[in-house]
Amino acid sequence: MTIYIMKKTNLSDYDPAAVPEGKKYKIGVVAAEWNPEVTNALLNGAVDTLKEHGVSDENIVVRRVPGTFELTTAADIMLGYSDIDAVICIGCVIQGETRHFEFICQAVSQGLTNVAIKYHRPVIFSVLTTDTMQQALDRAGGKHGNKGVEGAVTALKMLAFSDSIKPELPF
Ligand code: DLZ
Repeated sequence: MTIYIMKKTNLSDYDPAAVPEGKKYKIGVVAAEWNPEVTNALLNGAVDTLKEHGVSDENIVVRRVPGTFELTTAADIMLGYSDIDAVICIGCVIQGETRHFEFICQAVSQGLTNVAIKYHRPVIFSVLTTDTMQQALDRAGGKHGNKGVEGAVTALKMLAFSDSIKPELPF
């Protein structure tokens, strides 16, 4: 059995050889329209990384939703109505003057967890929750890597994990 290990500090510095092959998977990537300079960079990072690891163009289903809050519904629809194996959810919530930040972050983190458990399939939290736009840009291809890339790697690792647990034949 292969054990994959990643650096803990900046997951964007991953070893490509340690990422499971993605050829057999169909993966959804859904990104919020809010803060597009950030979410577009995360989306591109995720899609490029999936392709680098063997996921074909036709097996990458990209969709946009208005805001990060909508990621939960989008993941639920993708897993409920298609043969998609995993969903990478991309958003960026920046602390403002109102309590919107707290409500959106709380709702989406809990919501995506619930969807993953409901379908027993990986739902990846590539949502940046930062105090400033600069902190978000630093994590969207800047000095702290690209959380979209990390989301793609995580999706492939979780799919391989799932395959390692599932029985060869149904019970
Ligand atoms: C309303 C709102 C606010 C204030 N801030 C953000 C944000 O920083 N990032 C984001 O993705 N979305 C934000 N939204 C929109 C909500 O996610 C959602 O789209 C609306 O509340 C409608 O449900």
